[in-house]
Amino acid sequence: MITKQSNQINPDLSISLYKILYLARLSEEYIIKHYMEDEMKTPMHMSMGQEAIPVGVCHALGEENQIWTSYRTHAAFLAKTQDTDKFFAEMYGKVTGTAGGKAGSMHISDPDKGHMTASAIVASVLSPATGLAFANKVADNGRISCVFFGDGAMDEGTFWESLNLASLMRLPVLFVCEDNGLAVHTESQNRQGYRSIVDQVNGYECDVIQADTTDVEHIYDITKQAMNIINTKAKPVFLYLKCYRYLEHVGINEDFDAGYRERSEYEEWFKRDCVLTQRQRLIDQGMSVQEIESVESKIEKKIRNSIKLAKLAPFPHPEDLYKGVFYEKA
Ligand SMILES: Cc1ncc(C[n+]2csc(CCOP(=O)(O)OP(=O)(O)O)c2C)c(N)n1
Repeated sequence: MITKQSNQINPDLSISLYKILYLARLSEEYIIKHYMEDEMKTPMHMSMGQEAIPVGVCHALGEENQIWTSYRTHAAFLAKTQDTDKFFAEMYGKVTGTAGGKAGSMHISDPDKGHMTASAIVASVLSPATGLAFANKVADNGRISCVFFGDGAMDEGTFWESLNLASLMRLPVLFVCEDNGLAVHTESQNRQGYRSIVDQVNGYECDVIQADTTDVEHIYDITKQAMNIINTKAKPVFLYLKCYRYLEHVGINEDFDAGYRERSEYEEWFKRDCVLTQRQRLIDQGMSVQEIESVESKIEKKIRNSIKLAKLAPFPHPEDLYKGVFYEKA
């Protein structure tokens, strides 16, 4: 199914989505600003360019439903929790971080807020996300287990096993493929023995919704459609969304001189940058630039304060090194 966007105007939704998009983008801009101070010791896989997907999906899912993510997880974490204090504390490896400073960027999550886990092992969250959907189904609690992954995760057997089981058992899973066309530096056509992801997934008892959009409201709309299918038809849904990673695979820099892609490609995508697109929508809806700037400056203040707190917070104690690593009985 290729989707069209609903034409309904909802200024409250537009501003809410803009605030989260801006929070995600500016948080990463602040990471870039501070990273060379070498106080954040974690490797960074930046969401920049791709934020509309986690922000639109998480906002549509609301608080009750659960998410699972890869190591490219900043925007999803912030969309789900909006907790910049815990976010930056985790980046600085401090005890006040969401994992007490032990997760860093690649594993940041907050199960209490429905961000179940994030993993550096490609595709590894797909099977537990499917297992959680089974648990939700047994508990009949109406919750959806949503898993975000890149196109590279589809090169792993566990993706197909999870899709198969979810389809067979009609589990409430929302699969969200963020297809930026690359696994590190390798393009899809040099990795995949098929030419259409959608055709492959269509063979399963799983509805596919696809879009090539950077419009966060479009993504919000199709997530609502997907949730409706999961709830009414009792089957999984696969959202197939095109996107573009602005920065290098890992790190805070551009990499257009690395030889595997051209700056002109980025320039094309940037014309429809998700943050600027949503900002323009607010202006079209009648918000003044001053009003938008005031919203932005409150978000910036919040981020700066979170960084200040993170820098001041203590590191975890050495005697707690092995705590929280393995399952501990309460
Ligand atoms: C099981 C496994 N194999 C290989 C790697 C090395 N690796 C790290 S990221 C990556 C590419 C994944 O690409 P994709 O899933 O499309 O995500 P993206 O980085 O584009 O968001 C690879 C192969 C890994 N971390 N885990």
